[in-house]
Amino acid sequence: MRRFRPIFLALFFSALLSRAFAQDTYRIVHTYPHDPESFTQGLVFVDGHLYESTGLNGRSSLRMDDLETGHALQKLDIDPKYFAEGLTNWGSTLVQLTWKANTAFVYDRFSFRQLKTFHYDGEGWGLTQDGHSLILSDGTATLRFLNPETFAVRRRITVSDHGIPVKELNELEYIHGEIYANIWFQKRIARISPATGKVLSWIDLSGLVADAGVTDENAVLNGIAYDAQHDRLFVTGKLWPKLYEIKIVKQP
Ligand code: DDQ
Ligand code: CA
Repeated sequence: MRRFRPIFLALFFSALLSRAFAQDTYRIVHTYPHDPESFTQGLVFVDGHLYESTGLNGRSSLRMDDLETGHALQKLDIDPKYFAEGLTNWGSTLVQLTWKANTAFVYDRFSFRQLKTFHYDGEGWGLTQDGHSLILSDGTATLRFLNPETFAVRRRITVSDHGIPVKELNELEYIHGEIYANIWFQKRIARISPATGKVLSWIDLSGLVADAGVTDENAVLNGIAYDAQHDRLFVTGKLWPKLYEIKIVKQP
């Protein structure tokens, strides 16, 4: 039997390992101001406008942010009994979750007039949509696909990385057939296959977290929005003074 030289074996396994643990990185395209009072729970970019859902009881809001100044161009304060969470657009509406009240609010996107409410089981964390279903995270490793007209559950996926469930999925964004997700208290974003729930890669944003220069322990990376018209990806964090447009740099 032919013997393999140890050096080749070592090279082979290190190549295998570096693929298995490959992390994508990023490049900053532009840095914008972000309201450091915004406890960002949801971020979405629609038709040239950036919308944000902010949390905490008594500080929850729905707002349209001015990208250049970070100021709210339009703002709706939410009843202090609610802790607002994920946000997405559907048709001419915006849909906003609440953390533990099992309630979602549907607003007219232009006037912020509340049109209706939906109820769902479990907690509400992140929300996005794929053009067919709303996609909801609830703090577990499961994502639910919901009928946007009724909030009925169409299907579920469990998000996993090499067979290990990825819990505490937070803010979401559907981009070119993939789900991008913040993970609570992690400095990286997962790219997830909506078909299988498998993590396709991780984007390491620890450098951005450092650049944001936040000290509050709750000021975690959270908030992903995609401008499909101009292929711009925006990310920020809770109580961050900055919002970044980034490009993903894929591992070869
Ligand atoms: N969740 O968005 C991950 C679902 C919940 C975040 C809860 C953070 C509570 C922070 C309380 C801080 C008080 C200043
Ligand atoms: Ca989002």
